[in-house]
Amino acid sequence: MPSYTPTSADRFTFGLWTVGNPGRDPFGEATRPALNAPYLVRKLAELGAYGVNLHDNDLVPIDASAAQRDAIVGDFKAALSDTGLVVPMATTNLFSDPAFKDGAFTSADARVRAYALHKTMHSMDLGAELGAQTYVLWGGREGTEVDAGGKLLDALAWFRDSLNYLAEYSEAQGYGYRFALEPKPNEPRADIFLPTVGSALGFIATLDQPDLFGLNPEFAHETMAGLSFPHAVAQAIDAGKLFHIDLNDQKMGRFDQDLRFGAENPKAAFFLVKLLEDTGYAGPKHFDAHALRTEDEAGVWAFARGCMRTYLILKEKAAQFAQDAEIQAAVAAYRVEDAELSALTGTFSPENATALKARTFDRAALGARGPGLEALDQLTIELLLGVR
Ligand code: GLT
Ligand code: MN
Ligand code: MN
Repeated sequence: MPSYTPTSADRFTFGLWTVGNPGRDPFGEATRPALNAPYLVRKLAELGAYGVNLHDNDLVPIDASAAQRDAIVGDFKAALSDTGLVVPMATTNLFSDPAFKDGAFTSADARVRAYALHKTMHSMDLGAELGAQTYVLWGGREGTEVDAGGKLLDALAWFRDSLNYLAEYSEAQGYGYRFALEPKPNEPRADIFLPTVGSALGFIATLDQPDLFGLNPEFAHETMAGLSFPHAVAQAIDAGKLFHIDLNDQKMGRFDQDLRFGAENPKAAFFLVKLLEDTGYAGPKHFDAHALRTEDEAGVWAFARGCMRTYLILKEKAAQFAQDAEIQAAVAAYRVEDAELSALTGTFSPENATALKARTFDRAALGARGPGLEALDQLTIELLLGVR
């Protein structure tokens, strides 16, 4: 029986804000005491995690003095070097402070936009000091409840200007960050700008240095939009833009739940893991989720262990899927190849187009073919349920 115990080679990471989540929600206070960053680092290392990610203010309070900042960062670095945990990703909190209540980079107030850039550059300095290579930008407050202010096009232009500025800052400082945009359709704003992976991909193409920008898609966020996470991730991979990934789970049509990975949609989680493993995704696998509000500290570590364990179990299932002769025969039978037609459709030429137009097709036969998906899907379910 495999132990499904992670090691740093699995590259599992957690945000300080995930395992450090004290269980506060819009209707109720914290249900668990806050745990300090060095303690979280030591616990994550014990569990076999590879790294830890942070917002500036997860570690350093927004009103800390320079001396306080240095002491806090020093203790944190000591915990990292004691445990070998790394900080592969950093980000900025541009959503908690009231200054950002109507947006950060997309605020209608030029002073707020300037403060957002100021805060992000300081946070990028901190991330670089800790060795982060990926810089996540989640625009939680970048959106609106009402559109009467008329800023929809301006907001996109302001967002673009800010991202261009930050990319130049990163290069000028020699940080070499790769920026990962994290889309979300709503919450905390009614409508967040760049709400899905597809929207972010379209926007990246309009930036001055598009190669520096990619995606940090999150399972829960695409699910909240009623979309398939494996499909979104496939599109990011196809575009060469899967820079980072936020794994968790979510019931469709609910508030942002950030459930334990695989807790709600294990079949979608399976196809996601299979996609990541089949395509050789080598970046960190970040669990952006938290323990249920009902839990105490033991529940937090059960949650963290569970995220990693489920990933490893699904990875093993993906390997079984690839080795299962009956499944692979069904997968192979699903596809129909036709060399003669492919020769005509592979490359356009006036001759190929003329020849293709002249062909006749047996539509009835095409429509009558059964692709075997019911049987294949049942085999998949049986494999996931452990009876194969
Ligand atoms: C926040 C959000 C996440 C983002 C984080 C990065 S913070 O918890 O819900 O999805 O990834 O800013
Ligand atoms: Mn989320
Ligand atoms: Mn996230």
